[in-house]
Amino acid sequence: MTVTHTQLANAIRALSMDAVQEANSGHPGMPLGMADVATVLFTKYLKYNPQDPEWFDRDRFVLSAGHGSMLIYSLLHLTGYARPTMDEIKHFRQLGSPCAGHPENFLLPGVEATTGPLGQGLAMAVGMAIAERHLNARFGDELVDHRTWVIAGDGCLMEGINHEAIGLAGHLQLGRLITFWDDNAITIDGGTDLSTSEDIPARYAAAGWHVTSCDGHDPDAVRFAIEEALADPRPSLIACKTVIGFGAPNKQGTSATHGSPLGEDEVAAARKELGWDAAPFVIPPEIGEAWQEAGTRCGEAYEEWTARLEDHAENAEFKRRMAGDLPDGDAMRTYLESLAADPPKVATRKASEMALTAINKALPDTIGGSADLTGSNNTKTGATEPLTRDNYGGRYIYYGVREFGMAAAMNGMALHGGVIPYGGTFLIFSDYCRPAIRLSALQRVRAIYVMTHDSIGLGEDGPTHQPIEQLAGLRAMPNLDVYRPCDAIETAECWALSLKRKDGPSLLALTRQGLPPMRTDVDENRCAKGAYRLRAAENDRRVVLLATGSEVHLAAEIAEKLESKGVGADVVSMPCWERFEAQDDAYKADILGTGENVLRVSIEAGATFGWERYTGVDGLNFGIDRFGGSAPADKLFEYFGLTEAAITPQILSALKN
Ligand SMILES: Cc1ncc(C[n+]2csc(CCOP(=O)(O)OP(=O)(O)O)c2C)c(N)n1
Ligand SMILES: [Mg+2]
Repeated sequence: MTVTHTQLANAIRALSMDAVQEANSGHPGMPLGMADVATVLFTKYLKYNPQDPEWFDRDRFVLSAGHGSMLIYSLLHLTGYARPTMDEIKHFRQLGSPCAGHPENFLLPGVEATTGPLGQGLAMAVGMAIAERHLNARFGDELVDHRTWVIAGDGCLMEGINHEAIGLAGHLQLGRLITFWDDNAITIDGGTDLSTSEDIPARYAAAGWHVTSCDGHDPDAVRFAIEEALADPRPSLIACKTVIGFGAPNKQGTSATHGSPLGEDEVAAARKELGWDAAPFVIPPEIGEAWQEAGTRCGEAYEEWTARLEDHAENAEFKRRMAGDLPDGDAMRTYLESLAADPPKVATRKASEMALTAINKALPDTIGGSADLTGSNNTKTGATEPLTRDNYGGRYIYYGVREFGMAAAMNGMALHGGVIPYGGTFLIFSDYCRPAIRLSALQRVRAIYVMTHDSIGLGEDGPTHQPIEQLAGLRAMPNLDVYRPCDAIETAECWALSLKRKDGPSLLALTRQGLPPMRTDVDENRCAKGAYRLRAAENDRRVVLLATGSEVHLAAEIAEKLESKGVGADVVSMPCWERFEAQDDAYKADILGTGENVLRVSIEAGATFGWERYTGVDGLNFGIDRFGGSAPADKLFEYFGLTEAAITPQILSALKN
């Protein structure tokens, strides 16, 4: 008996509705509605090998509508990936199962990206498509020749990030990006006519996309649309007209199927409607075999590619890049020694550019960029030509004024592998990319954020542009290393640490204003410990000054004044809380003077929120707990009391009490 398309698609439907029913939680509507499209994609077009989910030249598939996670879990299981097992599917949404509520890239090979925050999957796919073209330009068709496929829902297309992402994709003509829109006209609240009257195909067309549509339940129509998309040089949107919850006779076509189990009765009715007799979690053998066979479709292509790689002149370099390892040697050594020999007084944003000049020359993996603040973020260096639709080999992306789109694309590039993305904007606009920074951290990807103009020190642009609570907010995010270096040497050290880190993002908060050099020693990367004693007290230590970035030199001035009055004060530079937290207790106690009768004082030109962690409730916290002001920087530091003259007397008086 030949297995039909419908039987293959119904296997997805059965697994999806059964798993949601068993969990008594989840989203059956989308997998039921998109089962036909996904079946065509995974049996006829997608390039993948379940035996080697990490195959570098595989197509990337991103389920942007992450709530439909059972769709991808079903597909991975049916096509022969080792995981999820049927048992893991039975434990959908339960502790310990890799079949989490939404797909997590770090739980299941074959899940390319963590999705669920609507719109970001598509925006990450744009980054994947950029990385593919870039590496294709570098290594050629023999090694890099794949596509990026996305399933997105109405919600993904409504989100603001969608606009940024498709604008960038259209501009760069990422023709290997194909998005299926699950055009079911339903979201949680009901019909999409409740909230939108937008002509989505027209919007995509206006952004430079190829747009077509099909009946999402007719496999021939889906194939036809895909062929059309493949033939078009532009990125493609395929509007797939579908019925949400397809096959559930009493609920299909309504938002009732979106995010709740269908219920025992409706599941039974759907089985009847679909002609699916098998018990829950049972796939009839001939259908299971047909799916497994579909999973072997690219076996030959895989073998050929593997052979090509083994014979390739650049085999070792290609493998290094795919593994995400840095080249041998210390790219920064000569540069660091030049800083030690002649310490410059520069803004740390400038110091970042100087470090990047050394990095980009030695490390071909970097792809830099900025959200239209290239000259302010100092992110472009001589070694990096623009990456454009005519030159994908370039290594600098003009992201335009699209902070969120940039950050999401960086995630996609990092997930794709083979490249190390960094991108810049003002620190204040980290808020505009925060949901993507969060996904960098959650997905454990190496994305490096270059965030300049990091305090009132930016001056005249005023409170809208002056970060206050941003550092505290970013430090609160798990798995994000936030750096605030105090001079050119620290900036270079923080860059080195960010590049070395393979399992998570880093963010560099950098000044607009010039800063004096604080260090001349470069033998050891002192920022690696997160905080270190920059100057030790000369008199008996009674004060420990904790500062970051532009306030470290202020702390040093204060220490000098205190010492002149016989009060010993340590100056601790604390560029990275997260790294400091990772040190052992003895180191932390030594730096903080724990258990000793010392006054701990924090100084940072931002919210004091959180510094009590290190100063204790009886310490002093100097910062800014209100919005900034519009004036030259030195006037603002004075106005907000962040000067030696304002702070030293307060410390002395606290010591008396
Ligand atoms: C950024 C974001 N906002 C809100 C949600 C909550 N949410 C999950 S699915 C959904 C509706 C999505 O509608 P659609 O994409 O059409 O999915 P369908 O109902 O067709 O499956 C919403 C609002 C989310 N996951 N992400
Ligand atoms: Mg919908």
